[in-house]
Amino acid sequence: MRTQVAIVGAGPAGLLLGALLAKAGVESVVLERRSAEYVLGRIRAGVLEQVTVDLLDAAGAGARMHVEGLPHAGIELCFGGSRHRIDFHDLTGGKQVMVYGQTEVTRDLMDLRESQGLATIYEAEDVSVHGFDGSRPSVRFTQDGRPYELECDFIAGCDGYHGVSRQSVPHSALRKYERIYPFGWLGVLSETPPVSHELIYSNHERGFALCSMRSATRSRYYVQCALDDKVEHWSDAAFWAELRARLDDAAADALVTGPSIEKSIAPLRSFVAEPMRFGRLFLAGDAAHIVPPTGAKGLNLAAGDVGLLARAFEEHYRDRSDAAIDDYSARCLRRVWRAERFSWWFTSLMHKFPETGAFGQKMQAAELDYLVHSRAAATALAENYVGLPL
Ligand code: FAS
Ligand code: PHB
Repeated sequence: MRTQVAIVGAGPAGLLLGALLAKAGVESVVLERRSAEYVLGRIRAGVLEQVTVDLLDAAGAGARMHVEGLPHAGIELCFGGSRHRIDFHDLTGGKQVMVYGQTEVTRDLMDLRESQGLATIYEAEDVSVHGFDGSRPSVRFTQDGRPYELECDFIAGCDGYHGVSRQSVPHSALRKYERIYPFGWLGVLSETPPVSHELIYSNHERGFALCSMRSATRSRYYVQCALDDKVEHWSDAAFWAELRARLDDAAADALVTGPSIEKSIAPLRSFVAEPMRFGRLFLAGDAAHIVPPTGAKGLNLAAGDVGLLARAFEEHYRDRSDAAIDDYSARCLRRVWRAERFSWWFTSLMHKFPETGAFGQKMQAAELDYLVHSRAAATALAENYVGLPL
């Protein structure tokens, strides 16, 4: 088997890269260790930056997003018993975000790839990457017990934090930076109307809470929980009571509860691996970096990475130029670190950190008070939330 670009991972990064390469006339094969159904069953991100919306449009996968997605021009911060709106349109000259679940993005990209007749190998087992420090890289895998080798010009490691790509890089060639947060997010998906028409981020003495959504009839809620907490410790009734307790009175009264259709706990970490390129192996998305989901940056960083990588491969084949390939890692990392900073800052501001004590809580209260009374501070939050340029 042979292709131009072997893509490991059929999450949003791998599928969006494949779609952008197809538009540029560059061949790819996507190798995914799970089934398509399994990939679609993971409930993750919900907010798309304009950069991501534009890349999905450029890839030809944006039609349903523009029909079913919800453009949002602001968020609300809830603290001290009241809510304060951060107006993106006013503070960023009209910019906004699109609320459209990662599951739907992934489904749209899968459907597009299938309609183009492009190769996606699901349930590929024992995937391994080889020869990327030379000129003849390849990806080996087994399927139904039979071994295969995919020869290629380049390998895109889009296989997430636990993937094989980053772990195949010699330890001495990688610099890693990590912060693990002392709590997790317990998330619930429910077929209930959202409590508000925009997202509500709540800093409460009981802990952080987030009210998000997937549509006018489907809501996504999160509460900060202990690292060793378990989903089975939380009945639906207990979740709704805890969420209500962390909201202002108006939101608590307006909250429509119902049975959870998904309930999961996600750990929070900040992580960056540098560089993002090793010869003919390129890391993109969660394979290279992780952010705490507070800033809604994970999926958007992945999209930005593959937007740059697709352009670099196009210039290699069309113009015989490797300038963008050589610049890929540095260009991505500048945007990655800015998003890491924002996600760390917003997480530090909105969550309960028992170890920082009463003084730490006073610092959070003072920063929130400053944030909602200073146009400069609110502008800084808004321009980071809607997304920095690619
Ligand atoms: P992904 O992890 O999505 O995809 C990688 C793919 O590679 C997977 O399908 C995996 O099965 C496959 N793979 C792994 N190893 C392989 C191998 N050896 N061979 C072949 N395939 C392999 N971001 C937000 O903005 N908001 C959120 O609320 C949010 N919640 C999250 C909750 C969880 C539990 C996690 C893990 C992440 C969350 N994120 C959130 C971040 C998330 O949206 C990621 O940023 C996004 O999925 C990144 O996409 P990919 O880089 O494609 O990685
Ligand atoms: C979500 O809808 O899942 C979501 C939205 C915003 C975030 C994190 C998650 O910051």
